[in-house]
Amino acid sequence: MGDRTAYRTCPLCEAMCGLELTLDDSDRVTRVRGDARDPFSKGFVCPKGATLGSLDGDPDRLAEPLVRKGDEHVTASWDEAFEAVRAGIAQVIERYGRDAVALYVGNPTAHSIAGPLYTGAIVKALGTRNLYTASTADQMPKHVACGHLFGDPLAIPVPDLDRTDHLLMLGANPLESNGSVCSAPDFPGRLKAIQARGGKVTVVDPRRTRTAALADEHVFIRPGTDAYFLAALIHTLFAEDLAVDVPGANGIGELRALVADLAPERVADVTGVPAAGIRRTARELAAAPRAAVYGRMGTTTQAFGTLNSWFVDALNALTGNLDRPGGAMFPKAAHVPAYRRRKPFTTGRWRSRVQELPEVNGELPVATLADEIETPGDGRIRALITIGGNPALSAPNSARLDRAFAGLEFMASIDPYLNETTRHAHVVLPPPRPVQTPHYDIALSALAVRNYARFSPPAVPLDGRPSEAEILARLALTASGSDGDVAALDDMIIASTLAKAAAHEGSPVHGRDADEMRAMLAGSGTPAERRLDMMLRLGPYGDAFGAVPEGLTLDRLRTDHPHGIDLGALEPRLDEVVCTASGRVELCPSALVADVDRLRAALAAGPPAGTVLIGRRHLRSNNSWLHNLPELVRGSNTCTLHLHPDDAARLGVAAGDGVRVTSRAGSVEAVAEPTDTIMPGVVSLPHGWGHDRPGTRTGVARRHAGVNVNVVTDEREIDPPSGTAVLNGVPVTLERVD
Ligand SMILES: Nc1nc2c(c(=O)[nH]1)N[C@H]1C(S)=C(S)[C@@H](COP(=O)(O)OP(=O)(O)OC[C@H]3O[C@@H](n4cnc5c(=O)[nH]c(N)nc54)[C@H](O)[C@@H]3O)O[C@H]1N2
Ligand SMILES: Nc1nc2c(c(=O)[nH]1)N[C@H]1C(S)=C(S)[C@@H](COP(=O)(O)OP(=O)(O)OC[C@H]3O[C@@H](n4cnc5c(=O)[nH]c(N)nc54)[C@H](O)[C@@H]3O)O[C@H]1N2
Ligand code: SF4
Ligand SMILES: [Mo]
Repeated sequence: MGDRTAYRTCPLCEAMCGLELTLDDSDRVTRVRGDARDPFSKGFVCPKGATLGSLDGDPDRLAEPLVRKGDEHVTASWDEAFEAVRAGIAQVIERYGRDAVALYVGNPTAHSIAGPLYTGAIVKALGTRNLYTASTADQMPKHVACGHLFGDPLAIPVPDLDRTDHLLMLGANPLESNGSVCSAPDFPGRLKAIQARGGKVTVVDPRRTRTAALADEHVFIRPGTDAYFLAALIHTLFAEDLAVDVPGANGIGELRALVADLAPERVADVTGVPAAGIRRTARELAAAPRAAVYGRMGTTTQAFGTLNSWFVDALNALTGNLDRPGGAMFPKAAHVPAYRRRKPFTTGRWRSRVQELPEVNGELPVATLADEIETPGDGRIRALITIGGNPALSAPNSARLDRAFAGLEFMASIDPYLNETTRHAHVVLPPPRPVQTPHYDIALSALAVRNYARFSPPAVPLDGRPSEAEILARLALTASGSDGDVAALDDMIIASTLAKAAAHEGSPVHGRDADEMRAMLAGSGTPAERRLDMMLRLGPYGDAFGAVPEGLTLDRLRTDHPHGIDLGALEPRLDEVVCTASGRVELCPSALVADVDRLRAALAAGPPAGTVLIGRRHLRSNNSWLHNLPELVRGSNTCTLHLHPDDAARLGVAAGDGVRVTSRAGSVEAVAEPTDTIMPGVVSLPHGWGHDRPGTRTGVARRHAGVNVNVVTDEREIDPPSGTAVLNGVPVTLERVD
């Protein structure tokens, strides 16, 4: 037969690059290149995408389910494994009630079709309030801020990278991360293009990252103090009469009053940014013909994450850049129906049992998961299901969480690896290889800097094992105690969605017969694919079930656009997006105003003394789970402690020496790497390492174990409005180890 070529989207980060795979006649991936014909990524590929073949063929990937017998995990059949899950969940629900089963959903779930399509059904079937995801260790503050500003937590404007003249970027390092909550293949190239057309890129970061080095200007800022910096920018816009009127927005006067006392001179000390620099930054932002402010990880996973996320978009609005080309714009994804309005956003519909933290987006903070497992009483979590997550490494104070997992009565994990988290599971259900998995970016194409859609069919057939969609659907059925089949679950969801669409006056299928439309989906493939077909047909570019003859269907996307379809540059669509109770943008949302008092109180307390810890990402890593690929861990150890040479000298530490990093939560011993790329008083460790736990089956990662920074991050410290963990700006003490 010989070699053949297959095309697919890279599932590894948010950039959604198209890949060209070469497969041999035993279906092994022998080469990976960028897909030059992808209209969005145009052949770009990074070192991670290039190793998709090794990931796909990793001998440590599980091919069959595992069940735990004592301390051992042994192979089981799919039926045995599902029966064990059924029995495990049923027993716990029967004894303790539905809230006793918790669900944790991790990052790769946002990069799949299966995750977004079935997680909701699983939560509903479990009937639990205990849903936790990696979002509360990541971007939840952005959802909360946008929920209050625009009414919809999913209405997140992204910087229009390809048309802006001025990008102010805080707490993001796309030269390593390839971008986040802003999908843009070849993010570095897009930044250079801003410069090439005469624009300016400014980076605000406590480290001189590769992104900061590329930028025209790098502003060092003390970790956790962006909210002061951003408030002072807003203050300056008002004080110097640079703010524009924002038609269709409430709260401009209130916002002006709110930051009246936060002048650059007031915040210079605490932020470490000179007042004159803050004023100049505000003036440049206002003067740029088209500008965008963009804040990411470093601004969300810190004490004032929600305020930061709010202020970023307030700045976009006040400089006239919200919803205009070259500014911050709302993508229009092919599978998201434009007619559907959400209910105005609220949080706190229920609270966590122990810390009484408010629900946000249907979730509780992962920072309090250990409390809920360990604290006795009614409603205590006794069972846990994880889907594509590794909280035993990724969550704050993960050592505590790791201990808590060991005490669960039942745990099941949907995961391809037996790792630090899944080693605790009684049942592990592995999804198939990436090349056996269809792909469409349900979550990420709604955050892309161009409107774009791409569907990747599996390149290799399933060898009798279930797809991840089938695993998750079966889990939903199992959890609801139903013995119906997977297709029936999809049928139910499809029938109810189509009935609603037919009844909705603004929908393109208003008044149509739902059954007739359902019949039109029959030919579109597997269950998950039928649902995707439905979403595309109801979507803004869709065929509206035949009403728009040239419109998009899954079949057209698959057959006519195997490299993806470019649906154009972002277009203004604020009116379509806003769904606050007032119908207007709320620039000074009352729900968030109180948090400014917390900010002010912290300012009054003065600049913090002592050392703080922040994170760091590397191009050849991906959270906790690509460390088992030899190509990516080769070379020098990247899991080192960055510290400023002055701090190193004060401690008597040289490169390669051991340093003990201690916080309230715990202590870790890391290898020192002094560097003047980091601010004095700040140290940095990457996350996702610490692969030395017993009972795992990731041989390569074990030989490159590194240390787990989340032993030191503190589960007590969260951003209250969003419940998001403070992973950046953790107070620590340092000590040389001999
Ligand atoms: N190679 C690689 N790519 C990845 C990942 C990975 O692990 N490796 N992870 C993926 C995931 S899950 C995500 S969410 C994205 C994240 O993508 P990014 O948001 O770009 O994340 P980071 O690279 O961590 O960059 C965060 C930056 O914030 C800085 N920072 C820390 N504290 C502060 C602060 O208080 N203020 C400011 N202004 N800056 C601060 C850090 O020094 C760092 O440079 O990356 C994704 N892509
Ligand atoms: N200190 C510190 N901690 C952090 C961060 C930080 O910057 N600093 N970053 C935070 C961020 S942004 C995030 S997103 C979280 C990530 O937190 P998590 O999502 O909990 O952790 P990951 O390391 O992404 O774990 C992914 C898991 O999914 C599995 N997996 C891989 N592919 C698939 C698949 O196709 N299907 C399924 N079902 N499973 C799969 C992997 O084997 C692994 O077990 O970590 C957070 N933790
Ligand atoms: S940038 Fe992201 S999507 Fe593109 S190849 Fe690399 S890991 Fe894959
Ligand atoms: Mo993330």
